[in-house]
Amino acid sequence: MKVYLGLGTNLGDKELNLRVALQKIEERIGKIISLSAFYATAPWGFQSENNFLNAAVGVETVLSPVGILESTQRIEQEIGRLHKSRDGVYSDRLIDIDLLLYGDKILQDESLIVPHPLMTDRKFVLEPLAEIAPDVVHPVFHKTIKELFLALS
Ligand code: PH2
Ligand code: MG
Ligand code: MG
Repeated sequence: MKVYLGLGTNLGDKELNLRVALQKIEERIGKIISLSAFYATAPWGFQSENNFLNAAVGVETVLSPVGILESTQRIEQEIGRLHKSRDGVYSDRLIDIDLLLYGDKILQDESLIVPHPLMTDRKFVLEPLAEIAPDVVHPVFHKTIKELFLALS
């Protein structure tokens, strides 16, 4: 299955955090098919003096959505993420890895909603994703990633 993940970091050596996460993704989730540039972005949805580095990656995987979630959470912990955002309040982090798209599957579980419910509101997600997957169709909105990105910017 072809999946897309979004990565973000705004603490420490951000480029290194992304590189370490990407290596672990390739070792444990699957072959990296496509990788965006690293985008410097301002914090969205909360105040911080620490800007982000964001990227998107396309991976060919045999893991289930929950398998991917468990793997990305483990990688986040290993890189040193201290705590998850609680009650929708965001905070600075060493690494955040979000499952954006799992093929064209639509999943609504308690612990996992795919496509990522906020991805279409976020330029820091859609810009890198539009670079590597412009023609992929969002299974809920039936628009391409490029169309969704242009609608936002
Ligand atoms: N992630 C958030 C909240 N705000 N802002 C930017 N620029 N980049 C992010 O990755 C990000 C954010 C929640 O995961
Ligand atoms: Mg996130
Ligand atoms: Mg996350």
